[in-house]
Amino acid sequence: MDFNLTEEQLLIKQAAKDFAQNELLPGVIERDELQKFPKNEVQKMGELGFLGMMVDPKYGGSGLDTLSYVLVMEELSKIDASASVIVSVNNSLVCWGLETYGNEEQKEKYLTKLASGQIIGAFCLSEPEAGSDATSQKTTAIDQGDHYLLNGTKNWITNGGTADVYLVIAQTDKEKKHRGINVLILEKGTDGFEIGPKENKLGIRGSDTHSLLFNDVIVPKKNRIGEDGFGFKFAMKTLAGGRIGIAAQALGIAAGAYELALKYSKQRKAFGTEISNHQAIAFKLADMHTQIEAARYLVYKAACDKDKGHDYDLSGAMAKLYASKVAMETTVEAVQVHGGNGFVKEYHVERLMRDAKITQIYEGTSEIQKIVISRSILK
Ligand code: COS
Repeated sequence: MDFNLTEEQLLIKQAAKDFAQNELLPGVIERDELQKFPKNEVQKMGELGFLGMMVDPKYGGSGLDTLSYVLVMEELSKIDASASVIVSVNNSLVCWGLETYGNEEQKEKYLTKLASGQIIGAFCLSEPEAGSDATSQKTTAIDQGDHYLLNGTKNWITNGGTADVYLVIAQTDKEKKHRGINVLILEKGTDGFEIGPKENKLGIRGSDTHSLLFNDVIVPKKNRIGEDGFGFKFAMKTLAGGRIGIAAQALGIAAGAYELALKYSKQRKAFGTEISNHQAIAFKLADMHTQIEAARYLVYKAACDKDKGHDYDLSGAMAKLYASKVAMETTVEAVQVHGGNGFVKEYHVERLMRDAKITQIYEGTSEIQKIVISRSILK
C-alpha cells in the first residue's frame, strides 16, 4: 500500500482547498440561511474541472482518478457541504452513469455539457414510498413503441430545480419486478414534467432539493440507458460509486469541524490557560483526530479499489457507514469544544453538525450500508 499522494493529486487537493477558502467560505453562512443555491460557485467549479472529474477529456471531463475526486470532495466539504453534494451527484451518479452505460449519441449530446459544467444533472430514484426499498418503484415508464410514457413522483432530488438533465428510474414492467425497471434521460422543460416546491432542510441548505412530478411525459426510447430492464442495476452500480463520494463528503465535514475545534482550543482561554491544555478538551481532539484518520483510510481505500478495477461495493459501503458516523460524532464534539460560540452561526461548526446528518441518510442510509456489508461478508 502506498499512502503517498502523487504530485498531481497534491496539486488538485490544493486547488480545491484554495477554491473552498477563497470562493466558498465568504458566502457560506448566507447561502445556508437563505437556502441559496451556489450558482456562481458551481459555474467556477465547472471551469476548474470539478464537475466531470473522472470523465474522459474527449467528453469534456478532467480524466482524473477516483482518489483525486475524493480529495476534492474532502476539501470542498470542509467548508461547504451544499456545494460538494452538487459535485458528488454530478460526478458519481450522473456523469459516471452516462459514461459507463450510455451510448455514443447520449454521451455526445449530454455528457460533454455535464462534464464541463455547462449544465448539471440530477439522479432520480427516491419516491415517497421507495427510498431504501428502491425496487418498489411506483413511477411508471410505459412502453409506447418509439417512446415511454412517464407518470409518477420523485422525492428529495438533489439539483431538482437547477438541473437540465435528469436520470429517471421508473418501472416499465411490474411483472418483472426490479428486472422491469428502466432508466431514462429526461430534459428539463419537457411537457408534463413539473418541478415541485423546494424542501426546507435541516442541513445542506444551499443545495437545491425538490420533488418532481411526471404527468404523461413523453420520453423518446433513444433516451433509455442500456438494455430494457437495466434500470435497477444501473441505479445500484452508480450508487455504489456515489457512496464513495458521500463518504468523502462526510470525511471532509468531520475534518473541517476538527480543524476549527483545534484552532479554537488554542485560542480560547478558561481557568487561566488555553482550553487545549485541559485534558477534557485535548482528549476530545485526540479522539476526533484518530477517528478522522481511520475514516480517511477507508475512503481512500474504496477510491483506490475503484481505480484499480476491484470490487468497491463493500469498501464503499464501509467507508460511507464509518465516515458518516465520524462526521456526526466529530461535529457534535466540535460544537462542544466551542461551548457557547459553537451554538452561533459565525463559528461554522453548528452548520457542519447540521450538514453531517444527511451523510447517514442519502445514497443509502447507514442501515442500508449494513445490509450491503453484512450480505457481502456472509455470502
Ligand atoms: N451492483 C449491481 N447489482 C446489484 C447491486 C450492486 N451493488 N446490488 C443489488 N444489485 C442487483 C441484484 O443483483 C439483483 O438483481 P438480480 O436479481 O438480477 O441478480 C437486484 O439488484 C435486486 O437486489 P436484491 O435482491 O439484493 O434487492 P433488495 O430489494 O434486497 O435490496 C438493497 C437491495 C437494499 C441493497 C437496495 O435496494 C439498496 O441499495 N437500497 C437503497 C437505495 C438507496 O441508496 N436509496 C437512496 C436513494 S439515492 S439518494
